[in-house]
Amino acid sequence: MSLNSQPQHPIRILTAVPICDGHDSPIITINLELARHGVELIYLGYNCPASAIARAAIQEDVHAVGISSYNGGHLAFFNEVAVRLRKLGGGHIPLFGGGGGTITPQDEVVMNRRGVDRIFFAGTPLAKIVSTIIQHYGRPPKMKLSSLRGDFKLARAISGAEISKSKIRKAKQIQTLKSQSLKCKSFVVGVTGPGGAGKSTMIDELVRCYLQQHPQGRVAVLANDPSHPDSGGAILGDRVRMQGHDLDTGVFIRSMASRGHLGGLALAVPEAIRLFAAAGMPLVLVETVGVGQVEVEVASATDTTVVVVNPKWGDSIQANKAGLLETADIFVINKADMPGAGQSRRDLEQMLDLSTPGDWRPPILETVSTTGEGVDALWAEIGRHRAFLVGAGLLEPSRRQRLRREFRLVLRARIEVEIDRLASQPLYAELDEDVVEHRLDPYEAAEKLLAHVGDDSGRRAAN
Ligand code: B12
Ligand SMILES: Nc1nc2c(ncn2[C@@H]2O[C@H](COP(=O)(O)OP(=O)(O)OP(=O)(O)O)[C@@H](O)[C@H]2O)c(=O)[nH]1
Ligand SMILES: [Mg+2]
Repeated sequence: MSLNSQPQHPIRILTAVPICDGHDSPIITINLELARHGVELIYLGYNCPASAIARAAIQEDVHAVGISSYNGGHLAFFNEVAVRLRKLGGGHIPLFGGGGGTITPQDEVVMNRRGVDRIFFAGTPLAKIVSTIIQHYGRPPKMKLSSLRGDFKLARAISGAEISKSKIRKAKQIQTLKSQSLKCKSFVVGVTGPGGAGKSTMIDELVRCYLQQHPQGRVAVLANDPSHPDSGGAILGDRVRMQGHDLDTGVFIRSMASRGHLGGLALAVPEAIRLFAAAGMPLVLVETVGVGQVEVEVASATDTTVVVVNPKWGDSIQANKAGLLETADIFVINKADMPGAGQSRRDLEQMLDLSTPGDWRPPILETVSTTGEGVDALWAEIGRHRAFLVGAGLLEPSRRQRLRREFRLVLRARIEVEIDRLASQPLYAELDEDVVEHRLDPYEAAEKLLAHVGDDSGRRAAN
């Protein structure tokens, strides 16, 4: 499947292993297989409390929740998840699971009565598991949008933003939320850097810093991860590292798959930010996908961009190549507990010395996000950068620029959808054949096809 033919409504499933249970290899295998079949998995990891699973299911607006339980206690644990889901207004979210031979068919009967949909027993072939999940949980659970409240309403609105032509997006309740969002604004901090640099762990610590200053405050996190280029599936695993605030009611975490959009962020990120603003979140932290070195688009989507690197990650030449200078408002050398932080600092300083000085010279900080060391200083620098932007009158112009850029990106995405539509019609197949048979070159074929963008004549011309 090509990028552009990825499903418009990917299935979103949340998976987890219960508290006091470390048997995570079965669920990891199942996650990978589901992702290979186009499912977006929000994986919470092992040792998860029932309350964290239920809250995450609401915030992520998932189609269903799957739990893998081996250490016993499944009767009580699944029940607890079902009860908590109901309490949060998510009683309609189906719950299923497995645990090899430790969950018996008799257990399943009891669990069914307590709201569990189905159990997958030992020996069930992987292909059967995948096809059952896709068949039974492929559609989002039915519910009246008008009945949604609080986090759930916000979560559903973000789902609508992810599907540009969806009914949810156009629903009156969501439009009301969105109309408020145009008036208010949140401060948006982007965190980018190579895969595994420690971005999610650092964001968890930044949330701590914020809540220490604002114990009653609300903060949102948008964690981007890549979609698989062929299947469209994704393993969204950033939440695993953000469990310090799983149960804080002031924290809303949402995982987003890139769904074919390049540049490190999903297309829906700016709209999700507006929705967070409308919901009264003064701070939004955005993590980029982290597949390349640094995702440049984040700089034009956020107010302050933090670029995270690790010791020994590269020298000043690579720093220039990667476009770090254009992207970073603040540099962080995370994993400063590892050797080589000093050299990385010298390389970055050298790069900054050679660049044209502006009014803001990005500071270079060192952090150990796993212990929180240095993250308070980073939080203070983010505050300093914000004050600089406000003082220099730069905040508003850059936000206007951001909207211009979003307009352009949305247009481009819409045109890609249009091209997909044309590609499914006979004219495309004819032109494709002409190119392969050397009757037309790709440019001529593209011209012929583009003449039909926005109308229905691709079909008529060929008929
Ligand atoms: C591998 C294994 C381990 C590995 C785990 C590695 C890992 N990271 O996962 C290690 C060696 C670390 C381990 C440790 C322990 N284990 Co162990 N472990 C097993 C073992 C041998 C296999 C489990 C497995 O991976 N199965 C492979 C999966 C793919 O197949 P399956 O189990 O048949 O599951 C199928 C379906 O149910 C479905 N499925 C499963 N989950 C889900 C979830 C969803 C959402 C879906 C859709 C489907 C689904 O997928 C499979 C497809 O057919 C089982 C014994 C057994 N044969 O089941 C014991 C077993 C689960 N372990 C057990 C125990 C006691 C422990 C320890 C406490 C041992 C100890 N004393 O130290 C520790 C606890 C570790 C911890 N922190 O929790 C007991 C549990 C007993 C109980 N519940 O009463 C078992 C049953 C062994 C036994 N007979 O005593 N274990
Ligand atoms: N030694 C050390 N390990 C760290 C530090 N920060 C994070 N880690 C570990 O690095 C690994 C990756 O951390 P994540 O926070 O998931 O990194 P990430 O950049 O979000 O990763 P992706 O989202 O996959 O790109 C985890 O095992 C963390 O525990 C640190 O300061 N020191
Ligand atoms: Mg991450």
